[in-house]
Amino acid sequence: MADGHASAAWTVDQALALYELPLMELLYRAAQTHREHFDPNQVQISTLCSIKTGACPEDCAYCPQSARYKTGLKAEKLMPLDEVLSRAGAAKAQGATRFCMGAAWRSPREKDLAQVEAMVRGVKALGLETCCTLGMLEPAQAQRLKDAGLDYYNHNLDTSPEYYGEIISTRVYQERLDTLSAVREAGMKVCCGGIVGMNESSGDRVGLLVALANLPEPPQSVPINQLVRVAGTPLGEAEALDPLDFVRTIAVARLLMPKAMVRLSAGRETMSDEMQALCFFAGANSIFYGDKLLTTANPEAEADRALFERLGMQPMGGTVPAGE
Ligand code: SAM
Ligand code: DTB
Ligand code: SF4
Repeated sequence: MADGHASAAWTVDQALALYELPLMELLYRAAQTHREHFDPNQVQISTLCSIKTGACPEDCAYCPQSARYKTGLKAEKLMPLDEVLSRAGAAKAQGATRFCMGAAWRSPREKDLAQVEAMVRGVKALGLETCCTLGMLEPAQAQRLKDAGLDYYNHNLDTSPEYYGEIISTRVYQERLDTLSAVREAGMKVCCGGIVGMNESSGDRVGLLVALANLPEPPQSVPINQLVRVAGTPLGEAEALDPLDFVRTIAVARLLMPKAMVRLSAGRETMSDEMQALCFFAGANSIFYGDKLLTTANPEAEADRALFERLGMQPMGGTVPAGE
């Protein structure tokens, strides 16, 4: 069935047919679906914090944090609790409603997890929603994070099952699916998406979205990242994606996962206001807010306040303070 119900199994051909619609038709359909489930003028905002940076043993071809590539990134140990909490407090003061802690790990070790649990408790106590992305999790680890108060766990499929082997060799697709099951079974919300602009075909772009939509439950949050091309990584010189193909990807994500929050994630730094406006029209309704993603640049909070003002959009469930 291709009617967009949560339980529908989408085929790549059905999704590709949507992706290839005349753009105006695709945008119209996606915007209509968006309005059936959300206020189209509201955007959820989260702030990212890299709690452990670089020196990652994995070989993800897009990632500046892999120890295998010379990107000039300075590796850092796990951030102390008080620093994480002061950053979370600052994010809240800037208007973020969710704080997402990311670590460059293949999977967390026991002593790391205990420290992350304390961070989750502390961030939660500040009145923020909590999100972590720490690599692969075993079921017992997922349960511990849930018990500490973790609301969301981010773990991306990254690309289609077919293209995945071109991008990562140190873990397989099934391991990603197993982590997502552990997160779901522990009762946390799943944040799962991927990256476009990695020299993949439109079939792979759509293949990623179909894999996401056909999970036992579609993810509550779907980050669509545009590759940030970092010199020194194998994808540092990847071919630039046509901006309208990015917009098409957002629109198809909205049509396949009508009730999910679709996050316009990495890559906004190089997008014009007009392109972001098209992404919001196509159904994107959340962003990362604050001048840094994990290790790369994101638009300044001030620029996003101006963008919201320009588009007549408001942050969901919070207020963005006026600029200085
Ligand atoms: N190490 C953990 C993992 O891989 O699950 C968590 C952190 S990892 C940096 C989180 C996600 O960031 C990746 O799954 C990938 O989708 C995204 N990401 C990393 N580098 C990126 C880049 N250069 N451009 C866009 N997205 C990127
Ligand atoms: C996601 O899908 N995108 C965010 C978040 N989840 C953790 C990370 C983007 C990272 C971009 C590259 C960097 O800043 O290192
Ligand atoms: Fe490590 Fe995550 Fe980067 Fe892959 S994406 S190299 S697992 S930090």
